[in-house]
Amino acid sequence: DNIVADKRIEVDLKKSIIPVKQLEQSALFNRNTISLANNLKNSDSGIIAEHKRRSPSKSIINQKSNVFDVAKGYENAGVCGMSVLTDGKYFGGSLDDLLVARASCNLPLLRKEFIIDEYQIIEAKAYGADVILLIAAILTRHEIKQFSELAKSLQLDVLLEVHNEEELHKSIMPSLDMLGVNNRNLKTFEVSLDISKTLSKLIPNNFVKVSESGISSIEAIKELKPYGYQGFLIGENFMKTDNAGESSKQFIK
Ligand code: IGP
Repeated sequence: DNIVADKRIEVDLKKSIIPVKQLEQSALFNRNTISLANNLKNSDSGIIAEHKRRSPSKSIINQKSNVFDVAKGYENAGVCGMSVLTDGKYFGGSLDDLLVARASCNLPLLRKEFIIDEYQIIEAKAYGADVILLIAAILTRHEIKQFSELAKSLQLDVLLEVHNEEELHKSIMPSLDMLGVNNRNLKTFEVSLDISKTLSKLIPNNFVKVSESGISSIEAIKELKPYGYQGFLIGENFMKTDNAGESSKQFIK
């Protein structure tokens, strides 16, 4: 996989520039985090709103977005949490985006990244994240265990993403907080809410269920709730407008 190879190079370079010890001494690394899973359990809307400039499937979504304003807007709208893409090459994001979002709001922040190394988890906390994403498609069960246990020891929530039954069976373990079902097929980019509906029955009830991608209406959320979903990760639908925060308001009662 190309993106995993890119990340390997990126992480090895970063380790030599900012050593783990230095990340661990930062003020943000030593703060108390906010739990996204708890917010989702106590909310009707369940909206996790994403900051995303572009993507491999859609190319440009929003070129002039200002993360500070978007984060403030999402917070004012009353979303449960915010997801910030930090990958530069494919999504036009950065760790600076995460820092700016942290400076702008008190929402739980998810670092949206292709995590393949423990370093990225320590970095996530040092740049203001409260939650990490782990993608089953690019990790072994052993890595999922190692990474999620590290995250828990740092008071970070863990969202594990799957898009088929094998990935789900491989990943179930107590160190995960939320199970996300990606409605987008990462190879064909095709989106179908049926993926969330089918996999929901196989997710044990002790995990918060999150449906990710391709959600563009309140009807879609109403359709997914009976399947046990409490979280809805929405990016493009908000980011394609010129006021993402304002757009997210319509999804919150
Ligand atoms: C948001 P959408 O279709 O609302 O923009 O999707 C989010 O689910 C999507 O960005 C995403 C993603 C990922 C991006 C889900 N899993 C993994 C990068 C990596």
